[in-house]
Amino acid sequence: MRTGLLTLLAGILILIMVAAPLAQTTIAQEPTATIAPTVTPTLDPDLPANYRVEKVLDAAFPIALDWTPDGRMFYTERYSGRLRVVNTDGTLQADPVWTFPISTEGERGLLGLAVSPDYDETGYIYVYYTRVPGGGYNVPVNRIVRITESDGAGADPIVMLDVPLTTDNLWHQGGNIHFGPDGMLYLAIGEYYIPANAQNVDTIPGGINRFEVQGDTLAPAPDNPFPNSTTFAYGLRNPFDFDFDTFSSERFQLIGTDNGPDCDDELNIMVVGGNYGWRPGYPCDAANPQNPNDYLYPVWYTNPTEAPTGVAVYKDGQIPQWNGQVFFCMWLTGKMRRAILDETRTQVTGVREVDLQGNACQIEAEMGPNGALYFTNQTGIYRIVGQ
Ligand SMILES: [Ca+2]
Ligand SMILES: [Ca+2]
Repeated sequence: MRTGLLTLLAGILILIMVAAPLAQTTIAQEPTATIAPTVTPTLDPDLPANYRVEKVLDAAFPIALDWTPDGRMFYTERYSGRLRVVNTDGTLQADPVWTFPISTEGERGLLGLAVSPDYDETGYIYVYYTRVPGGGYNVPVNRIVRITESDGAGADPIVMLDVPLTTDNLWHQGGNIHFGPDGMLYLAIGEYYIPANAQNVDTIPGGINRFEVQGDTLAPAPDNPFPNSTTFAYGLRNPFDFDFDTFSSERFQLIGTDNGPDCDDELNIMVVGGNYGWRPGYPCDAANPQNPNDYLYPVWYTNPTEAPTGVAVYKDGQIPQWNGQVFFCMWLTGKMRRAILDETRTQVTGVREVDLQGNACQIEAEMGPNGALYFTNQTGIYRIVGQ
């Protein structure tokens, strides 16, 4: 009896819900303004029952994550200049591994982080940061520095690359460094607020750069697309992060975010020598580049802008049906997106929102060695697990 009443009430409720939009439609005399859909992230139906988001630890603006082969997690604190390490038992080492002399104005700071592929032999860890004036420069300089780490302590900082600022601007300095499957070191860097830099393959700012480590310095990788240039891909305004897509049997490719001005935040699949269209007088043409022979389409873009940040290609993860998909975060909204690629891995067929169970992903996204997807915001490090 009680069940029957509940069923009846539920039926009436459904009738009201179905009827209400019809009534609204019939009264409207003019096209109604588009109402933003209520975004209620829902779990994918086929996710593991124990899908959950775990907080790993409190952290002060953790902007980049990476792991040593022994499973320790390192991260950079953007505003303190400290490189930190979390031991395999989950405890944060009290002392920083190293503290770098950083400028933190605007978009500067201790930004990028990459553990060397030969870490087991060398102990090398690379960081990318904005140095305060000094050491031969009267303006800040963005630089890549390598330290040697052992038992949680850094030593022997070596300046591998300097990219001096040519103006006193504070913007488009980021952002990250990663070693590729080819052993080369890649740097994503903004155009220093000078759009022409993005179209000049002989300048480091404004693109993805590819270096070969040669002793204590970085040199253009020998098979780069432009002679004597570090440029791998260009036409980027303010790329925050990228990851390597190794799911294609034919090649690997880069997938990265770029921040548009007040239009055209982008996710780009970046190929050798690709030009992604940021330039002086940019006409907001991500949807239809005016010169498609030169400028490559993004695989996804959004207006209004949300400021996409960290990226991770899901691989060997705890949620197998996500393998091969691309996860990226949004600074302005704290949302995490999940981009689904087609079989050729050249197009995005759909972008979904990930249920972060009330947490925000504003900065980094990175696959951990345990098959968990890690992400960060201004106050903590989290991971998505399914086991
Ligand atoms: Ca573009
Ligand atoms: Ca990342």
